[in-house]
Amino acid sequence: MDRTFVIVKPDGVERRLIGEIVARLERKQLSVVAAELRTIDRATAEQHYGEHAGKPFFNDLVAFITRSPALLLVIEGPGETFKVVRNLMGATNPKDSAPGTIRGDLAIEMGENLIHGSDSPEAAAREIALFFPNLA
Ligand code: DAT
Ligand code: MG
Repeated sequence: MDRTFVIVKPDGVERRLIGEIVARLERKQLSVVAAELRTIDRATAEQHYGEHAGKPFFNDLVAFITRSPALLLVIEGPGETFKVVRNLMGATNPKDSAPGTIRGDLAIEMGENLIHGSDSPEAAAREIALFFPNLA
C-alpha cells in the first residue's frame, strides 16, 4: 500500500467540512491510517511550506495554516495515492478547480482552499515524517 499526507486546513475545520472532505477520500476507497486535530505551530508550518519561503504570499500562508486547528491525515491507497488525492482536490486556485473536485465544489478563494495534499511520493514521505514522526 502507498501513503500520502493530507491536511484539512483551518478553513475546512472552521466550516465543519471535515466529514464532507474525509467522506470524499473514503468514497474513492482511500483509507485513513492516521489522524490528528492539531493547531500547527509556526516552525512546523514554515518547514512544511519551505518551498514557498520568500514568495509574496508566504507570510499569509503560514498565518492561515496556523490560525486554528487543522486535521492532519495519513491516507493510504493501492498506488500513486498522492496523485489520486491531488485529482480529488482540484486545482490550487478554486476559481480554476473543476466542479466535482473538493476545491471546485466547496472553495472560492486561493487563500482558503480547504485541503493540502503532497505533490509527489518524496513530498509525501517528507511530510508524513514531519507531522507524524512516530508513525512506522
Ligand atoms: P497546492 O496547495 O495545490 O499544492 P502550492 O503548493 O503551489 O499549491 O501552494 C501552497 C498553498 O499556497 C496553496 O494551497 C495556496 C497558496 N498559494 C499558492 N500560490 C499562491 C499565490 N500565487 N497567491 C496566494 N496564495 C498562493
Ligand atoms: Mg503544494
